[in-house]
Amino acid sequence: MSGRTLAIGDIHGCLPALERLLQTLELEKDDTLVLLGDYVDRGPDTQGVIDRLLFLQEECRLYPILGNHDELILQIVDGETWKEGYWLSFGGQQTLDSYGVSSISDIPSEHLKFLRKCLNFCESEYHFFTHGNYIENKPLEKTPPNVLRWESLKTRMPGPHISKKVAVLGHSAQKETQDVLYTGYLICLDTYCYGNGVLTAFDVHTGEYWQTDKLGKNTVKKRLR
Ligand SMILES: [Mn+2]
Repeated sequence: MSGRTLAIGDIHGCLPALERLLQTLELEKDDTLVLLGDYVDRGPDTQGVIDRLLFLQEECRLYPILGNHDELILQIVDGETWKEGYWLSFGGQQTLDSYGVSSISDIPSEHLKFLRKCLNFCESEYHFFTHGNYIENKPLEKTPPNVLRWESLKTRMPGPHISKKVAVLGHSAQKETQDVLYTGYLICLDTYCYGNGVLTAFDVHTGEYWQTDKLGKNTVKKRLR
């Protein structure tokens, strides 16, 4: 397959940062872009982010992964209404505000449809991608969804995966360094954008990555070493 393979960490409603990274990357049709999940909640513009992602599907090969926040919205609209109070205090209120609605049932169906199509995980030749975590001796398709979406690296730091592929993960916000976590077999790209960190886009083949702040003002390019 030709083209680059890139991954972007947790966006959480930070539209200016996403726009700026997409301008920097200049994606083409044969580029593959994996989104690591958590498009919604916490940051100010979930609506704008999902609108942008719907267009992005036309611009490159897009593989969006389902994050725990994205999953929570689907669970509530599908009937697990007892989770709504938790969601509202977990960044959900910002999501409702971005749509200018007071009820989760007023989120447009096109946006829910996008979330429903998101993946549990995906893989490329030398890498695999999940939102949260993995189990080192379990194939990804046999890994419980709560591990893939909810488990933090702060709870459990796994060893290298049996597939020998490098793990590319989001979810575990690197609040202190606000930089990519790299252990040799595991890369975490959640660089805490919504909380004054940065949003990261990573090229899995070259090790280059780009980071921009929440307002999309300052962008830096670095390389994994
Ligand atoms: Mn998450």
